[in-house]
Amino acid sequence: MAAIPALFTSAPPIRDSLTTQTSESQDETVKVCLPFLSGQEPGTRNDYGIPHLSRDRHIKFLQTQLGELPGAFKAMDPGRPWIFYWCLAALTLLGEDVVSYRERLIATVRPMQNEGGGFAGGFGQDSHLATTYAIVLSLALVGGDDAFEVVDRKSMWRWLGSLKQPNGGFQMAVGGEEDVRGAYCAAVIISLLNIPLDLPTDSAAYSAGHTDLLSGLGEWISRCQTYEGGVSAKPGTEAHGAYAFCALGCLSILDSPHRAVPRYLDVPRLISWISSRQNAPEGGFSGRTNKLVDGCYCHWVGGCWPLIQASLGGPQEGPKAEDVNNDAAVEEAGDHSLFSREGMIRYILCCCQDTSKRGGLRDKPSAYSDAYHTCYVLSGLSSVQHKWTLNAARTDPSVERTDKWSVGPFKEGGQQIFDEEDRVRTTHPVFVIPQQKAEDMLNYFAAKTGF
Ligand code: FPP
Ligand code: K
Ligand code: ZN
Repeated sequence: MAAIPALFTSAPPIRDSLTTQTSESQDETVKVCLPFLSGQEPGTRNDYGIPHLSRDRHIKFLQTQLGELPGAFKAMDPGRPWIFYWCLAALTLLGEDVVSYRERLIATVRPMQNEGGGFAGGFGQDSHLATTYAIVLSLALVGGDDAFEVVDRKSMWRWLGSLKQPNGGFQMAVGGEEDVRGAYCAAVIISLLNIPLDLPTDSAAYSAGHTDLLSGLGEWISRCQTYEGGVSAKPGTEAHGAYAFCALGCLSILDSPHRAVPRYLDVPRLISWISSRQNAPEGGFSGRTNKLVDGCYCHWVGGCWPLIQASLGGPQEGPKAEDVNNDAAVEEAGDHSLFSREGMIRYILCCCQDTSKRGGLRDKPSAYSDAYHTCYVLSGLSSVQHKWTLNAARTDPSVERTDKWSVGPFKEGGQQIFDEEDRVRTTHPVFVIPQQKAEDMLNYFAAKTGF
């Protein structure tokens, strides 16, 4: 077995001598993670001292999460649409076919749609952008015309118009908070469903001079970049990794990332802040300055890297899907990563897996697994195991909402520290569902003119 690099098995060499509550929880986190990183916990490891992906246990965990809720697939709890997305997306990443959930999902989400547009978390509740986003992605994951046809695009358009604010941003619900999640969720919904951009004339944003659902959105996001270089929920608050991803994802829908991201964000300062999110020895990412690593940030922060790299490099030739097992093509990918892929892989496979019978993935070894962390840790694993390349930028940004991306495997310096059996499926860097599923939905609605 190759030695595990000391970076991942020992406390940081430089320490601040001031003890605070923050430094104590950080020390405690390192203490909890080290036995998992250095191979002192029981279980089989590969040649690099890394545990295998407990794929079958994670699949069982997700099936239980989908199935065991009281009255499975019956609408009550406002957070349930998230469970659908997290579980269906995670099962897909693990290689499971989720088409069999199509009928159940359709029957469950239909009553969640409001006549006034959008989806609520349950029958009789108000529509919310987060639940609508989760449901649209879940429908894309199960796929098929019947699933796509559940969405009433005309009322969705009206509702989105009522969420659009005079300052360019989006409220999460009518009268609700305006934040960068709203910007990302709205942009994903608008693009996947090919929602016409003309603002309804009764929209407050229309009265303020906007004519277009997406106009002024980039400028609004720009105001969310903070003095630290990261992105906050709304102007004037603390930068957080989840919002950095939402900002980059939203901008990558407004226009190709190499154009939209530098147009609205100070990229060097953003890179400096995102880079500071990765910790050693843990290898994972924190969500904000002076806070702890957490597996879900393998997506919210780790998932920023492909978008940053596309922003920096612009359109390039990249590995093709069919090259997954072609080493020659892989070597060409080179390693121009701006972060430690090895650290991220070690944190995920060593620290984030519940390898007991329970299965599932988690924030850190001291936390229980849940559907949310299972989804986003696996999304992060997929991102770090692959290389996404922006192949061709859209030619007409005023009508096209996406670019051409390709994906291939990634091997650090030609050396791969995880075993091939532990590779998960790919997920689109902007939509966070498989590229084919996103394209199926995009193509279905692209064929519709108007409503
Ligand atoms: C802090 O939690 C977490 C936040 C401030 C951001 C939460 C937002 C998301 C997870 C993303 C939402 C995205 C969409 C698309 C709806 P904490 O204080 O418990 O964690 P921390 O200590 O790690 O910051
Ligand atoms: K957290
Ligand atoms: Zn978390």
